[in-house]
Amino acid sequence: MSHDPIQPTRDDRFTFGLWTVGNPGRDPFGAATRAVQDPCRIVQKLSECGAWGVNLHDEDLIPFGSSAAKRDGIVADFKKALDDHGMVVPMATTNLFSQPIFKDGAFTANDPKVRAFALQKTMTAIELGVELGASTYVFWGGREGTETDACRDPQEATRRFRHAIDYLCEFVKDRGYDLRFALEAKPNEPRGDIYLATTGHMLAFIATLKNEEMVGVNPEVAHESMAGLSMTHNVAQAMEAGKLFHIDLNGQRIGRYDQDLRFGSEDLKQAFLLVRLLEGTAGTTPYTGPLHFDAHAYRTEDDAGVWDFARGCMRTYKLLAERARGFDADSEVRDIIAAMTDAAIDPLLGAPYSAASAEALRAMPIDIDTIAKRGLRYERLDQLMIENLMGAR
Ligand code: DIG
Ligand code: MN
Ligand code: MN
Repeated sequence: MSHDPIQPTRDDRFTFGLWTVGNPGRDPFGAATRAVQDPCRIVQKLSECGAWGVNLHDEDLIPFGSSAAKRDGIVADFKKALDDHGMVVPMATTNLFSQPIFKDGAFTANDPKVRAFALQKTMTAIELGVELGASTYVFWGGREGTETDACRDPQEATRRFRHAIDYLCEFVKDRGYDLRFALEAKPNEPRGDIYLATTGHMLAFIATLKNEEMVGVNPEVAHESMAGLSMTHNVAQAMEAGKLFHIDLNGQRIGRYDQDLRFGSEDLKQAFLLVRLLEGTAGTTPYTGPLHFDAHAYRTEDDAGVWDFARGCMRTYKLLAERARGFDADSEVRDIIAAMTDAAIDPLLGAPYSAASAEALRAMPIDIDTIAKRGLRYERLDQLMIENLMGAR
């Protein structure tokens, strides 16, 4: 069989959650259109598609309320499936949003018994994730929010969330686990407003934690887009801060509910720019963590369509990475984006403040009229990107 350069391999570090390809097609307005899949079959099918790993919420694998014996049997079967199909579990997380007890939130709920149960459930789920080999633990606070903000002081909500993350960091340290936390933001849905709505909010929040070095972010394309923000800018800020611990890739059309569409299926230009950033093809430091597709197939799809969806996510990422390499190797592109330098000014801008440098900087002659008139050739640059994406370069 001829070599397909777009065929995913384990080296690509592609992962899917059990809940993504296992999504049965249920939505708020309709019943499931697909059978619920066994987690072990999902492992096999993802392996056949070329994925590297599979992620999970506790309840994706262990039904809520399972006995210890049932839990151990399920885990044993799942571990065998992972071994049989050469798959790993890079990330785990807790479902703190499905059970009715979390209807007012989990870590931020007004009832201390709910907050205590959320901690209990998360510690148990962390043990499961560690047992399966996870090195990243995601917190998506799907129910940490409000419909009516009269229900609690939002400052208190922040304090409760901080207590939970600080407490669980200490739990991980006490157990000696090699585990980092990644906080995932979303502006709304299922709550009217969700606290810590964007990756930027999460980065500011992380700076207030006791063990902030253990905690990073897990930005999701759909969630940042729902907030009307640039996923690429927000991921870049996290990368520059050394806080991009994980990433959720999918597709989203602006102004809509959280669609979690196949990666690259909507805003192809922004998907290209995100892949270019992650792959570092412009000469920047690449992201080397898991590439997780937190997405699901259209409700219209049967089982075969689900695996078309999974292959599509991975193929589009690889095709965009190949396009990004070509774009940044294009001499015309490189010429336009070549770093502007100035032998006299660069040393002043590259050094910390001093009275002497301030004096020199303020004495520097700058021809503002000539600079203001100069064209930057960004129209040509963006057209080169479009033509590259359309296969015309
Ligand atoms: C939703 O975007 C959330 C949940 O699916 C999960 O907790 C997290 C991990 O990817 N993303
Ligand atoms: Mn989502
Ligand atoms: Mn997500």
